[in-house]
Amino acid sequence: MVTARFHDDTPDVDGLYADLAAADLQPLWTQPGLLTRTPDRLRPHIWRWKTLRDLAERSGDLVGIDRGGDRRVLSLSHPDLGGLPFATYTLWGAVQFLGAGELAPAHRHTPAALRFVLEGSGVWTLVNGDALHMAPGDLILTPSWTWHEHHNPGTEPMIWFDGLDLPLVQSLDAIFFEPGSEEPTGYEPAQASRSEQLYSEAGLLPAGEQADVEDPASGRSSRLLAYRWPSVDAALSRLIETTGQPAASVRYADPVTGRDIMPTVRAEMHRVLAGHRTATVRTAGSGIWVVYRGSGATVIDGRRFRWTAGDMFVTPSWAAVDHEATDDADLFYFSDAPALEALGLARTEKARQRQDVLTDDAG
Ligand code: 1HN
Repeated sequence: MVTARFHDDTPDVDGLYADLAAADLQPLWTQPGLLTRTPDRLRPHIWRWKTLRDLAERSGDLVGIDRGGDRRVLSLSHPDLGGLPFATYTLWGAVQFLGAGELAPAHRHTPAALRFVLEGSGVWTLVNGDALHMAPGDLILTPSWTWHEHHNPGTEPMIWFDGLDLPLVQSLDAIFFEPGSEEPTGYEPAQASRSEQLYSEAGLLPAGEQADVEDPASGRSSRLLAYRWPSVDAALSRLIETTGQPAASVRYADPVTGRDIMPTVRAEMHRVLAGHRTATVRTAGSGIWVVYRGSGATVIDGRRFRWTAGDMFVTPSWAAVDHEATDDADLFYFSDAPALEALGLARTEKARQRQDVLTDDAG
């Protein structure tokens, strides 16, 4: 791309480069690497549960929750991203620790968030006032611009995975944030949230409900805000039983539209039975995997990453990915796929044969 013609260091050309720089202009011919043949800006990376859990617990002992910090959250900071607190160019991943008796106060922001519960139970997340209890394996949504706060009235700490589209929203320069009232919101613990009472009966929806015309985000995200582990587990078991296959995946869907849970993010649960290795797939757009149950390994662009419950890893855009289970395994997955689809950028490719394993990142 850079040709000798442009590297002639006559005073005229030197002068041109100096004037271009002074005018805040850059010639394209000095920018090799801008157009890569395929996406290649990020390597895969894994964070281990033992490290995450220990450091979350220590943070719980040493660092309180107050208005300044708001949340006790440890973000997955990808070493390829120069110190940014981001897991990929578009996705935020983190562990959040909420100790017994603690409250993470109300706020809202344009980045959309999901919580996937890893350990403990008894926390209530209020989403626009609707109280959602949280237990291991549950997926809880806080869509863009919804008020949310977390209460732990119990005696046990709780740890969950936070997934957000924050880096994407930041790169679109569309971050808005508003703190809530200083007063904690009262709530009535109920067996099922309003959202689940209305929207969790498969195939049946309240007739004639309208989107809120005042709210630009209304109707764009799922109105069902909690997806319970027993339902997901049962759906995966039925799929495996019905298809006779050694692996199955479910997508968490908006029950009204069938689309993804939120406009920018997709969430799925993948089950791989012991001894099976899945086909190798590449997808444009990045994702974060959270091992919920079992053990095994994922091969990403020829590197094998072994994992057990609680480990979290990133699959970069267009990386070749397949999973093999040692014990029956359930992998939670969250990606930016709907954003790429909405923009006409989505691509996926199933490899004709499985990729070779070149290195083993045992850990
Ligand atoms: C946030 O609001 C939460 O509400 C968690 O639990 C993680 C990361 C970045 C920005 C906002 C929460 C977050 C976050």
